Amino acid sequence: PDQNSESPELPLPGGAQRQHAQAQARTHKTRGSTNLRGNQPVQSSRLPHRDAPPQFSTPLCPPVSPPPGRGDRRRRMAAAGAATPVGAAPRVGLLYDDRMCAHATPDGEKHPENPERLRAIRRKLDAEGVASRCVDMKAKEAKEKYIASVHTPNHIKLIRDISSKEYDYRRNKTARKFNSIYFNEGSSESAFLAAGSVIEVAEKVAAGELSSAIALVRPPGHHAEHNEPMGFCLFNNVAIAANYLLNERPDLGINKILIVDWDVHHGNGTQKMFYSDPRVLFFSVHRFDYGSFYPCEGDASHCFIGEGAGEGYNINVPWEHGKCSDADYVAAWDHVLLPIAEAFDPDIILLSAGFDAAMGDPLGGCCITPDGYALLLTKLLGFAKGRIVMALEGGYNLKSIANSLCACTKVLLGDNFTYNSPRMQPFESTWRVIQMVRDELKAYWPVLSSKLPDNVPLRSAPSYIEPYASSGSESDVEDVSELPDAISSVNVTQVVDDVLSKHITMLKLDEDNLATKNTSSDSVQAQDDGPVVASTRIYDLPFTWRSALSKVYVWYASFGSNMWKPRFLCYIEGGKVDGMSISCFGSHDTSPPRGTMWKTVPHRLFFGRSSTPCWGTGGVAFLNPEINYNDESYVCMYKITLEQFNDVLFQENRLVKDNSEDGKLESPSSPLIGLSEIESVSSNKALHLEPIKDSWYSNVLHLGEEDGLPILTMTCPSTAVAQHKSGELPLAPPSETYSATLIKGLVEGKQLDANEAANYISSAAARSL
Ligand code: X5A
Ligand code: ZN
Repeated sequence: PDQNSESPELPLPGGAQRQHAQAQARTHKTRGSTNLRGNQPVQSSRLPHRDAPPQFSTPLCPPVSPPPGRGDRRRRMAAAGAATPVGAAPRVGLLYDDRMCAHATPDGEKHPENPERLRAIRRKLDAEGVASRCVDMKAKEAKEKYIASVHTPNHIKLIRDISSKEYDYRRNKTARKFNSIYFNEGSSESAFLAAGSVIEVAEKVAAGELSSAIALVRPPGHHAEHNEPMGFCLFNNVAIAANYLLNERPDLGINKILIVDWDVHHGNGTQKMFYSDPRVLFFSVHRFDYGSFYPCEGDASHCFIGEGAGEGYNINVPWEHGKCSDADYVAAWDHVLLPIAEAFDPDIILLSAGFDAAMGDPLGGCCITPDGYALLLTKLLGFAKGRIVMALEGGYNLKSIANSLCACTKVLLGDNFTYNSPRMQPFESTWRVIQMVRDELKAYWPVLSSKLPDNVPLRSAPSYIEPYASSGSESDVEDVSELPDAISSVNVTQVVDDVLSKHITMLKLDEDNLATKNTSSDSVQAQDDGPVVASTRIYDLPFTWRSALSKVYVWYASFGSNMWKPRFLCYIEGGKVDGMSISCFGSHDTSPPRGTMWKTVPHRLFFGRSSTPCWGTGGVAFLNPEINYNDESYVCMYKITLEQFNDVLFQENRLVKDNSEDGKLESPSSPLIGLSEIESVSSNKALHLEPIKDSWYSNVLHLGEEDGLPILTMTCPSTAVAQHKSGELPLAPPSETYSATLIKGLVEGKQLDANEAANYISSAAARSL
């Protein structure tokens, strides 16, 4: 408490380190320092980066020791060889080209990655008078020989031909073979232009004709793999440009490239392309959520550091959950990226600049502000003589991406900039992730061996995560009045220890996991052709989605036969009750619900379909996903883990398979509802699960909250309700045994007596939709 977060002083580490840090803080002060807490605003006068030292630290995230001597050398070089004469306005290239708006969904379906993204950015830059201060550039198609440095001939041919007339009738079918990809007759041209544009601006920056540049390109690139488009990406634009500089233009003297990927998703494609190449240092900071965040591959974890000559030149900072803010990113910059960049001393920086970690983004669930992006970018300008090439990747909220890009452009133009956004603390998890990354990489980058300061004020994880779900005793009623204090003075060493033991527990858990999962197939969606990309599966890692989601609780609201607890428990423990002709597989975690509770909800209960494998002839219960305040349906809520909820979803939708050869069970390898889905279902009230869109219970509804936890249920999509209304799908009263189960639930749950319960069901079955 004596050196608490409320102190206006810098929270400095103790002892010798403190002295060092103070010395460093003094040095920085004379040059204007970065600050997230308000004692001193960020001042960046024209070209601040050319003579300012790299900002390793903010008071929010106390300094780590800089490598002796390196800073001086870098400053010297910056002063001597700046791309722009000191005092002159920086020449910032801005590449915009309408032709990259041609790539769009084939029938105008809504899609987050749409042409309006580029137009919204352009409009904003024009309106702010920023575009006119930049050097206007136009797109050029990339030559195939340059694309061939990262993609296979097959892949290039596919993207070249996909927009041709002959492809018209196969285009959608081909798109479906890939993960999150659409094509139209404009896709080929846009893809070649996007790759060519990044080459174009990178060449000009590398040659010193521009100080820095921004390529407003789409489709994005960082998910695209050697032989496979993926995640809205067709060609890997940034990787192609990097190889162009290294292999085609030795005259430009670019021998070391730093790629910074701040898109909220892992840059899986880029990582693979330079995995054993020490000339390219790849740094990606992204949501990982223990493997449940797109692209849901284990190689986004911090353990993937490169191989062969490239060992140590691949750096992943994998967030454990959403809601990460400026403070978390600044911490990753100060304690991982910047010290390494200083030591690596790149000749140019290519920025995979996705803006889907921005506040308001519908996919990212993080909250970087425009000021935050400006600050992160300012910190990068201290390297490579400020030679930065920004290439747009993701980012799906039009306002957020326009504002963020505008702020970044102003930074590149050298405008004065003051950090004015709300001052947040980093998460505890951020500190832990940063420590893991540093430990993993310190053998390659000795500067990371220093001890992190241990008294940084941190905040606890977002509310939907129960940080330490103890296995046995639950003290639901606890005096929480002292909690805020306890959190603000949390001791980082203590947190790290706690977390360490938690991870050891996970490790043990996952040994059993491995035994059952090794035999399971890798993916739910079978791809009938296309390349086999060797990639580490999540269950090879100590932290799996199962161990992560086993610490998150939700209320599952049941409304049909599941209201009877013994029947619901079949989904947890396995087995069956009276009237069921098929046994349930049960959940991976068979522990019983932590709580049971009844509620009524303003949704219409109806009975649809005409028979089921489990209950025979008759309809089964659905909730109309539309809210209707004239209706009231009973739900019985069970407090279970998000892991269990996924297992229930798998079983309801018949995704669990009995592998009869060895009697092992096969479940999908990734969850349907991870932490990001919890966020999106909480704000959007419903989430239709695309991967299982043809299953009966593919629609997850958010019905509200109970003790801070989301109430979720699963039912049919509204499209199915419409089909039930029109008669396209049958409505049918429940079978004897099914309704008996429902009645037992209501009666044993003390909601209705037997007569009332029978009436409730028969009237729900009798009313037309
Ligand atoms: C470039 C980018 C995201 C793909 C998400 C697919 N891709 N669900 O942000
Ligand atoms: Zn993204």
